[in-house]
Amino acid sequence: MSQRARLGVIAAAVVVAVVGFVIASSSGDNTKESGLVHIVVRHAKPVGGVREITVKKGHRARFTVTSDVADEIHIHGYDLHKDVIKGGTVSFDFVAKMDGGFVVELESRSKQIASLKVLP
Ligand SMILES: [Cu+2]
Repeated sequence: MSQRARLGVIAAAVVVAVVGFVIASSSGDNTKESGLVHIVVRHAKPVGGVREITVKKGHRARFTVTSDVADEIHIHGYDLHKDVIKGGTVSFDFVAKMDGGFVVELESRSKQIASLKVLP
């Protein structure tokens, strides 16, 4: 095999590996981890309505909130809080250890922006 042919084989193998990895990572069981959900709050309301974040118990729940109003993001049940500034973004990344349905809200407005569903 010539040097050029050898390089061609290596390049083809790399392409196959990369494509395989992309397919494998995009077709994962998305009920286990929530994937990265991005909630956008505009005029103090979630764009597209209350968002559902589904995750299997024991796996990571991950989401970010970008808000055009300053408030505190509160996850009921888990009782996690984070302040968001006007125009700011906050991220949550935690292991969902309790199953059930949990409200995520703009605390000072008592406005629900998401529903966290943790499957048993
Ligand atoms: Cu609350």
